[in-house]
Amino acid sequence: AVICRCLGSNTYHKLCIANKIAKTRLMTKTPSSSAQLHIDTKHMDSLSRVKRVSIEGNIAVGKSTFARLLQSQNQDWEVAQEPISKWQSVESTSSQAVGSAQPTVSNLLQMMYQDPQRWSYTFQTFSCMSRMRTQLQPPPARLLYAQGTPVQVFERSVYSDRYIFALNMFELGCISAVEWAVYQDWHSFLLEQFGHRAQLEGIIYLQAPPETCMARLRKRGRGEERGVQLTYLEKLHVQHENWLVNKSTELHFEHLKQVPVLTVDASVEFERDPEVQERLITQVQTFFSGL
Ligand code: DCM
Ligand code: MG
Repeated sequence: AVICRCLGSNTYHKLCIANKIAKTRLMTKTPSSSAQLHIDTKHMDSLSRVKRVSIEGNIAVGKSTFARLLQSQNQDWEVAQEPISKWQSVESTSSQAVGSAQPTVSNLLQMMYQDPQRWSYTFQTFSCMSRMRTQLQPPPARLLYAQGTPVQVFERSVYSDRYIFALNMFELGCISAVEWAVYQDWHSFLLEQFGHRAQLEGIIYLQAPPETCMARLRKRGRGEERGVQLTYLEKLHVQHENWLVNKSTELHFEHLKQVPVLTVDASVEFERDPEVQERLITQVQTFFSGL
């Protein structure tokens, strides 16, 4: 505060923001000298240049493939994958074995697909928490010093967790009315508290017919998803369309209503077609530079 009083109000304002961002996004120490202040205001400028974008789309539409493609194209883009392996191995200890026995490892993704009524709420809680952690990660230092438009790209987001999957499970009756009320309560609360750090500047929507996703799901052959039916993918498709195209999903975060959406036709096979890839990359590049 002593240092601040010696500074102009604009610099003081910058310091306040720099402090807030540094504390929340970088976890660095509070500046104790004007040299530190200089570094932190510079950091703040670099940080605010980093755009955050999520890739959304139906199960098996090709998000991971698309994310890998983006990662390979531009050094200024950093992809954070969906933390699915965490959902496949949750460690726990039974109440009798506390402090002694080996922890049990459970596949919560499998449990959710095998008994959705019992496990959907638990799964959605856990997946959203692990996503929150990912989304709150500060960008790698490389991005702070990028020349072009640095972008942190996330595979899905805390928003699709709620407005696609949890909502869908509620509508299917796999999440009860009470569970849905509890979910929405903590989701809104957490995002109100940490929201500014989890906000997105853009969304890329990979759009494809549910039948195409079904074919890709079968081809990928993830064990837990063996029982997934076309009707489930159709339902998820409608949820995506309602949120990102028709804009009819009721959202509870003001900024989310304004986030620009790039809809990409993902029905074409882009995995091994360099021409299609080039077209997609150009589309994305233009989208990013407009954010
Ligand atoms: N999943 C889910 N609920 C979430 C997030 C993900 O049920 N909130 C499931 C759907 C898929 C898997 O996790 O089975 C993610 O795979 P993919 O990224 O290919 O959609
Ligand atoms: Mg994936």
